[in-house]
Amino acid sequence: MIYKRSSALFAAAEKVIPGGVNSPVRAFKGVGGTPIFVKEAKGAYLYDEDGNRLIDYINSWGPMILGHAYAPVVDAVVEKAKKGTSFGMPTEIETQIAALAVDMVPNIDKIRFVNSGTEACMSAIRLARGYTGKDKIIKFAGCYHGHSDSFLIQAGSGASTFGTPNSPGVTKGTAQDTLLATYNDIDSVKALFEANTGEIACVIIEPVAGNMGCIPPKENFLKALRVICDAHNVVLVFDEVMTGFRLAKGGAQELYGVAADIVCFGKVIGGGLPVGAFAARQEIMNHLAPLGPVYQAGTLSGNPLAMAAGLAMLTALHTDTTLFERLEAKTKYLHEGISKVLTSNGVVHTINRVGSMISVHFAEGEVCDFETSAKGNNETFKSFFHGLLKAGVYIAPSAFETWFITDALSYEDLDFTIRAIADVSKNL
Ligand code: KE4
Repeated sequence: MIYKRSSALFAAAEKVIPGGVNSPVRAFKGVGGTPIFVKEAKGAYLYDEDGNRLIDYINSWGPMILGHAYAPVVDAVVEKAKKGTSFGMPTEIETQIAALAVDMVPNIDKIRFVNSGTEACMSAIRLARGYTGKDKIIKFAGCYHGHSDSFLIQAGSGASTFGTPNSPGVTKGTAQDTLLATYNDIDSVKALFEANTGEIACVIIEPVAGNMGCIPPKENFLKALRVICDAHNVVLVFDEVMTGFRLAKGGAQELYGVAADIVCFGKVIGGGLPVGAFAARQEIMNHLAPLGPVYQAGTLSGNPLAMAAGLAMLTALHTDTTLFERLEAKTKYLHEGISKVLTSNGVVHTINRVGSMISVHFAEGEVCDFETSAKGNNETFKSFFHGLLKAGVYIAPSAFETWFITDALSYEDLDFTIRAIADVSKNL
């Protein structure tokens, strides 16, 4: 593999963009080396600026569930662009995608579109605070809900990758209203409720964590959160930016049968264009301006191109009756193949998987929260990452991320990947 052009492009980017990237996790700081510049992508494959083909297991961090340059999405965006790109006025397509999302996702009556997952989660906690009249939120160490100030407290994803889970710039005043619990530990939540009685507006959680690697909720953990929130009139927010429309049509709420009060979306809902959203029952959503007092707004919210991409994507997911089974089967096949070759090469590891989210941890024993995820051997992960990259397989450049499986992957691609891992793991 040569990366000459990517290296030159990165040097040029560093001159005019901080760190040469527009989002830190792309900079390879977690694994070392020079980030790969992609020229184009189609289906399961990326084509980088040096002409290398890479099997993609990031898929833009989740959106490309049907593969890159999925024709119905591309065609919808091209056609829509010919009629104008933004108006700042209501358009019919916003109602069409909103109605489809409400039909697909349980426990929501209304949805508000924004431009990113961060914006969705930031707006969701403001709505929870406005609806309840209370200030404090509970988040979980290692969960990532975007880069809004209230969330950069023991945040996962890039914040953990760079060892800055508590970012400078977040004021003490803000931080004091964010309480930290331990993922999969309901007693840590109960302790916070007891110590902050009557002050907690919401609990926000990734129902399947994807920013500490993939960490499934333990049996009845989500149900226990529902019970304690009901007992204290606290809003339960599911951050389904990763899991929404990926784990099932109705996301994690459908998969686990636990109802959230507010649900946040991103990634898949936009089909690769900038879309976030948050949704709830109308008694909550009607607190939002212009109906209610909780202010939230955006110049490009509901942008027609983004709505066209999202509507084409959700329509495909809604009509494909075997998609989620196919994704589950492919991810299970990959899981079993990786486990077999790592075990036969004596590599200590744990693999976590839910649906089409999977992660490999070079740690012994259960990886069930931030602490156990952080125990993974990062030197081993770095060798694993770069070995696979050289073999033409592109996984997340951080151990604190999950892989996202696309339906565009063939079983030949999966076998190629498993063989590459077999080769790489001989030298781990
Ligand atoms: P964005 O603002 O990046 O669209 O979404 C923030 C967000 C919110 N909630 C969850 C569960 C998320 O995973 C994310 C963003 N995910 C990261 C990947 N772990 C995006 C990649 C990046 O930061 O560049």
